[in-house]
Amino acid sequence: MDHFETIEIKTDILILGGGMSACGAAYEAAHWAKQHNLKVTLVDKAAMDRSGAVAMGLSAINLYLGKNSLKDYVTYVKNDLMGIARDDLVANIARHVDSSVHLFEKWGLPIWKDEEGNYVKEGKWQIMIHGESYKNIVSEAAKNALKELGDNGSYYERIFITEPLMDGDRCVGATGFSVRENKFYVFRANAVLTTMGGAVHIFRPKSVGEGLGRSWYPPFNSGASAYFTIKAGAEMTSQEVRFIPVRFKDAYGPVGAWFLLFQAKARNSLGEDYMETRVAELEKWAPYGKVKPIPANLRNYLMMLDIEDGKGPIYMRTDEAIKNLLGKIEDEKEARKAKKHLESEAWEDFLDMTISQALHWASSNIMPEETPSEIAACEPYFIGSHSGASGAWVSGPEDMAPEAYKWGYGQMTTVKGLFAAGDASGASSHKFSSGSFTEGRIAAKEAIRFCVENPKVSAIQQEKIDIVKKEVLKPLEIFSNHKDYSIDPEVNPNYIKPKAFMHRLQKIMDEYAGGVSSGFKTSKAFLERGLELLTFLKEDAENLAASDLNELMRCWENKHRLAQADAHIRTLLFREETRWPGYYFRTDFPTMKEDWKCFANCRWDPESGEWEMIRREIIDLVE
Ligand code: SFD
Ligand code: AMP
Repeated sequence: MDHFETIEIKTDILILGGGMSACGAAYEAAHWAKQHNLKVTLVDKAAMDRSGAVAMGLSAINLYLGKNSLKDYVTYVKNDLMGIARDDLVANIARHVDSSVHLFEKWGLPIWKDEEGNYVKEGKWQIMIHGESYKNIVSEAAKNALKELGDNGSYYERIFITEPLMDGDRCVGATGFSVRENKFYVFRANAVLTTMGGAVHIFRPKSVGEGLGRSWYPPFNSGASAYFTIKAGAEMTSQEVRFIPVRFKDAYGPVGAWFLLFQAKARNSLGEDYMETRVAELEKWAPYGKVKPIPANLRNYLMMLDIEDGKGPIYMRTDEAIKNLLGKIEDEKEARKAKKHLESEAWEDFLDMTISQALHWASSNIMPEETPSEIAACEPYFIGSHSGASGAWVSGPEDMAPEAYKWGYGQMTTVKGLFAAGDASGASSHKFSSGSFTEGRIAAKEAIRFCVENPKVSAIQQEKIDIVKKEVLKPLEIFSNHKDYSIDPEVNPNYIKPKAFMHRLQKIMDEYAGGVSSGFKTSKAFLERGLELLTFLKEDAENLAASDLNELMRCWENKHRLAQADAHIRTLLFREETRWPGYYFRTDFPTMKEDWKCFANCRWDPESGEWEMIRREIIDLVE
């Protein structure tokens, strides 16, 4: 594609993504880069002001330690993940997270305060914010930090990263293309930090047709982190641990504030609280079924059992919760004032982070103080920073990690020079927005150390760049070569358009890998058949076609999704037990097994193209 200019950028540290972790990374990297006269470059596929999961804003910061102990937090996270977590990574983030939250406040993020001036807590670890502009505030600070570096700091927006650039076993950069101009980019770097979020639309979503695109997880994150680390040959962890949140139905509004702050109950159509009526089920999942709070997947599972028994729909009893909260106030005038206040908090919860839910309430005549609202399980997502765990297997902190969990630089993947944070790094769930920002900071500091200690990068041969460029732009060429063969450019035997490709991927995942339509259930036979179908889809991925730059991005999003799907199915197959009912259920291995209390890791070998499945030991730092 001669009409695509090739732009080469040289940098010391390359930050991929512009989300929460990337902003933390840029902020921290700028500080250390100044001391060592190093260059920092950040690349986002979108505009940092509103890119990634926090685009719409958030109504709470879900990780703030405050007066709680580190040990308590690590125990909470591990229990919530049914025993599968890297204590060292979780503790490392948690011990630094509060300072990040204080920075957010300093930069202008309004945090709710009580009459004594303390943060208003949603739950034990969560604090409430007026967070509609959360991402703008954080990205502004990150950009300012880069600007302060002068020529040594830059950020590129609307550039879609496609591939890692490798020099033997070391990652030395990335390639991408502008989604607005005919420009192909080559970023060469001493250290690369991937923070390109998790993935959605790998499974068929519940919102189809006119609602396609409406999902809980932001549609812009499409598996770039997983693809990037897999393609570089990095070991991956917890690829089976998808996350299925329960949300207000159809518009995906958050439930945390209702459950924790407003103390609401979810009840089935008969008025029963499944958390009480199904308590016996929790025994089967001991010891995790007995901890408090009950792990998110088990809470989901009890609800799903009610649905399977025909007891749905399930309603969040917002009406009941508001009545209970007001019932405690005797003075009538005070009660009226409190009601108004509660109502406005309820609406703000949505307006801060899921505006569509407020519209949905308004358009369906829902007044939370009077009307219960339907909640439901979403489709599966890959978000290692929330209650999922998928991501790259990274080296732990020098002072805390057991020997088996560290190999030089903190947050470095098993590939030299390639670091990961946020959704891109695995087995350290519940970092959320504040923890992802913090992990980005930790990773950037280590990446700078790597740059200082490993300054030499050999030049990449031009022929190699030319081959990658041809491959990246291939969908445009395929379309232009074959578009006139059929009357409708969407249907053509010579190629597949990205939307059709995505639907096919979603159908396979939904039906064979435990999606919504199969009630999140799967088995060896289904998974093996799913893998077989993925093989055919992989062949067709070579014939993806794009009519313009936007579709070129869609093609690459789907190539990225495919790698995430592949790793997911293989790891579901590998782990012969059911450990996270409510996220997925292996019908052929319906119970949790002690000998599977381990990490299920995998690695794709760039030389042979073969996958290797690996068990890694869980080393507890706290009991
Ligand atoms: O509770 C490419 N999260 C919440 N965290 C909280 O602290 N409080 C909440 O209230 C939260 N809620 C919530 C949350 C997430 C979501 C999806 C919803 C609601 C609906 C979690 C946090 O948001 C999450 O942990 C962090 O944002 C993770 O940070 P990070 O950096 O790992 O991901 P990102 O912020 O999504 O950024 C990804 C970036 O990558 C870019 N990108 N760039 C270049 N090339 C490519 N190919 C790329 N692909 C992606 C993106 O543009 C973006 O900049 S609650 O309701 O659940
Ligand atoms: P959510 O809105 O579901 O993402 O929840 C926000 C935060 O509250 C996360 O830290 C959740 O783990 C936590 N949370 C949500 N619901 C509950 C619940 N019923 N019990 C305990 N923690 C919850």
